[in-house]
Amino acid sequence: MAKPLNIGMIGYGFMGRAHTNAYKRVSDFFSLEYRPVLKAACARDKEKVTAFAENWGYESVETDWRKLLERSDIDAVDICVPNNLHKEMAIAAAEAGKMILCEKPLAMNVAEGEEMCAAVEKAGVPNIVWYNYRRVPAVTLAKRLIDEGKLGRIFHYRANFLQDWTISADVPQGGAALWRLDVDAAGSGVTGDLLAHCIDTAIWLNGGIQDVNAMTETFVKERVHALTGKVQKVGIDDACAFLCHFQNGSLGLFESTRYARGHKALYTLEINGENASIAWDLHDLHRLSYFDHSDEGRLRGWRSIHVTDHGGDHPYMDKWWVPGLQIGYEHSFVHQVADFLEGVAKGTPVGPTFRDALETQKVCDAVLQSAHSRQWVDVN
Ligand code: SOE
Repeated sequence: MAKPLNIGMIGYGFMGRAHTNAYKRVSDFFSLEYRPVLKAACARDKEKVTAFAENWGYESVETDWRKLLERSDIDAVDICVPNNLHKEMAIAAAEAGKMILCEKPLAMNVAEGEEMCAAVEKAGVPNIVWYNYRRVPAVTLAKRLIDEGKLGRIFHYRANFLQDWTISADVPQGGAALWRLDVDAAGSGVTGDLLAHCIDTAIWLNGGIQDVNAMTETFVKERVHALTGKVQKVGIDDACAFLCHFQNGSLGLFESTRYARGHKALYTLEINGENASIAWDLHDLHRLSYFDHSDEGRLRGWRSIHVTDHGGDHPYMDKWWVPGLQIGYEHSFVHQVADFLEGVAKGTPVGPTFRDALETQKVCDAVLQSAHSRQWVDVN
């Protein structure tokens, strides 16, 4: 019989639902020492958080996150609130001895992230940040192939994250669903929201980033603020592109925007090595494209691997359906919970820890600094 691990969820938006779904499903598919229990949901709006709790099956509600942290029946806290609240909640949760699962990006900036790392490390509490794309089976397979040396020396790493939902100047900034457009709540625009995903995956697959040269643009300069009703300057980056050098000598090229008409959440990556190349695309997330130069010449070409096989060959897939039947976006969160719980059982950290996510934060800060100064900026 698995031991209960009581979850206190702070927030009830898109990510609150994605994470809750993962807590609910994980024990049905993974055999683990711990079983998440939806103990309490917490948010300021009593009516809304109660509706969320009833819908998803949380046993209780809190309207003050400090009260949630005082509760002895909460083992782990999930921070699913705007970025400007991460630091205070995470530090208090660490001091209360709670495990922490924090939504990405880790913090508003490196200084905050450092304080958060210090707090969890001092408290010795398990901690993880929700960079979920690492645990899409095709991306995890890419990691295994790279670690086995199949690509050989890496020359190029390319990633995009393209959306189109803020093109209209009528979209307000601030408030429940649109805090991502409000610099005071988000810290940055696409850099912290979307490129942060690309950077986390890139560091995981290809190692650390040494320096960056970036440009950003804010296409819509003013928007109505949902909280004040006034037209206010927009402080976030709507689009960002940067070049970088990785520590392994390879070159990186990253682009993200919310102004790529027609693209809703097109995260793509491509890695070119001396022996082989890999490409992946979130819109076709269960496939990994692979080109192997050692294939017989007349058969050589890009192959599209349907990452759904069993037998330990394709990461996580033996836990789901029969070979050939694919899974989707939400399963990356289930995998993250499964790995986290396994780490808790073994007493070993599972990445991306706060410390890992701080590396991504350092790159994001360097990118914004470079765009501002129009200079190459060293990371660190
Ligand atoms: C933004 O639209 C967003 O929801 C991000 O905040 C998520 O992290 C990303 O996975 C999808 O896009």
